[in-house]
Amino acid sequence: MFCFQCQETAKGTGCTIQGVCGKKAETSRWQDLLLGVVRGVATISDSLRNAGIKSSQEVGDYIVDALFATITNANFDDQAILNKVDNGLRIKRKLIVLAKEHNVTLPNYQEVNWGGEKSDYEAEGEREGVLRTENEDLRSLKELTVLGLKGMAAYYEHASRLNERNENIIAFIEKSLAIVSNPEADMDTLLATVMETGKFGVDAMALLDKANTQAYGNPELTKVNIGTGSRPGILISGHDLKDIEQLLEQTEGTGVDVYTHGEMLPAHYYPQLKKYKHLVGNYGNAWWKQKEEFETFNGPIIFTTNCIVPPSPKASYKDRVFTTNATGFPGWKHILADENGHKDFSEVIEIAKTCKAPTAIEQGEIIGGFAHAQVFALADQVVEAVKSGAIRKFVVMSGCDGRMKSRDYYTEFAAQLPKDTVILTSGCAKFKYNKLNLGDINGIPRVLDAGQCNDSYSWAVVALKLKEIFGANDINDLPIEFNIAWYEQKAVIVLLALLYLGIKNIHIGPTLPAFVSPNVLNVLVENFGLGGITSVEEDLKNMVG
Ligand code: FS2
Ligand code: SF4
Repeated sequence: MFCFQCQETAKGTGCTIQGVCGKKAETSRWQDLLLGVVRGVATISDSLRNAGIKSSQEVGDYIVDALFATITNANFDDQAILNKVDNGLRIKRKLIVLAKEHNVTLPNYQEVNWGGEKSDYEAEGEREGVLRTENEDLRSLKELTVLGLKGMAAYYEHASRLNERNENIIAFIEKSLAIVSNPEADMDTLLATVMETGKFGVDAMALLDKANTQAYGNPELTKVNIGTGSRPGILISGHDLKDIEQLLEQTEGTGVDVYTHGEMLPAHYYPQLKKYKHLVGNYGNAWWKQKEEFETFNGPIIFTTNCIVPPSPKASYKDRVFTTNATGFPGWKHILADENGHKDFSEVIEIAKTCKAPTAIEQGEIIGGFAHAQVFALADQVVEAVKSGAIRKFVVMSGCDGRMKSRDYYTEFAAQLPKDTVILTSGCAKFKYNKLNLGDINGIPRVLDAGQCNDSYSWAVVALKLKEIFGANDINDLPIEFNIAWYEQKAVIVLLALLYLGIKNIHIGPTLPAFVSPNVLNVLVENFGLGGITSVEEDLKNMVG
């Protein structure tokens, strides 16, 4: 196996024996096979599109779901991945028939030509790994694109579950996967594709923002309980708001409470979700602490997306975990939606009724809900605080959390930021500092949480608004610094989106991505001032003086 897609990759270069995340070599091979099939389907669909033949919604939905399933910590279930391979081959054959009927000549790429014989799955999986591209710079640009597309696919899937789709995004995903499949693709083409991926990343985040706010209202300032109630609970993790909505509807009046976990915390900020009285609070912290925190939750757990940590064999909770959407884990039950998008959570609810109430591990409240509409509602206050000098700088610290000790940097950085600075956050990175009680500036909390990682989009919208209010010529003239923590591929699409919007001098850490080659890094440094992190003291000096 060779996988270098996340920040925790072995030795900072690539996992080759088993993933640090727990992914087995065999699973990695099936994921490589799946990605090869996805590139084949996308390339054929792109050729059909170029000939004026639009493909069906099934094709776009398939590509999006399969890309999402290969994101870090999403799906560890070999059989589920192989089922997606089989389904992709079925779709591919249909598209080939269509191409023949319309005399469309297809590109002569391995991904297109491969016949899909079951006896050849293993060998094709080996052939389709990331190392198939020998030149490290071409490989780097191809992977930067594909990993960005995985993040984009995740956001697109959530939007599509709320009936928001965008054919231009799907057409771009297909086109860029066709470019990545081309063994002759050159540096310029690939670099342009990386940049365009950022553009469509903005579009995908905007689509999801529209889908979420239309369905559930604009996030608003909310205090979220981090303690527990006395009734049994269900813990719901991941990013899919449609799932928590259905769970809240189905648990109402059953005597079972609902708690959010990790990236589901921002569900509390939406008027149409927070109205449920039995949405009691948020339990625990970021994804990587789940092995301890699930032990004390005592009730069933639902994963709507990544990040799953494989449980230890002795884990008390391992028989009451459920997955849905693109996620999967061997032995865990997978909940499917019916043709109307409805999911039946009754089995989870029945298990919950037999469980003890969660054991409290924390007490108190955290505050959030500062997505763009709530920030705009406070705009006068914020602008006044900037003009008076009460707020000297904003520091965007969005992104992901992770296991590495080096991430303590973010807790220290947040704690040591001067009192006239405000942290703008989103994603699970916030768990590194959202319980530090950093106070407020004239009533404006010093940690403003917009929501999930996709809500980084809110900070781009806010920055553009501030540019307008202050009459700045350039977004980079605003008193905003970007110190982003990354872990998996949704952070990649967020980064590419920020670069596309013209934001310069972004710092990413705790380490730079293994999939960015030295030459590609040089391009990013020269054109965008992209940089890593150093020490808390040094970075504080450079970023906030
Ligand atoms: Fe955190 Fe994991 Fe949001 Fe990432 S829960 S690292 O999926 O996407 O952030
Ligand atoms: Fe390694 Fe990360 Fe890939 Fe898992 S997702 S195998 S930890 S690089």
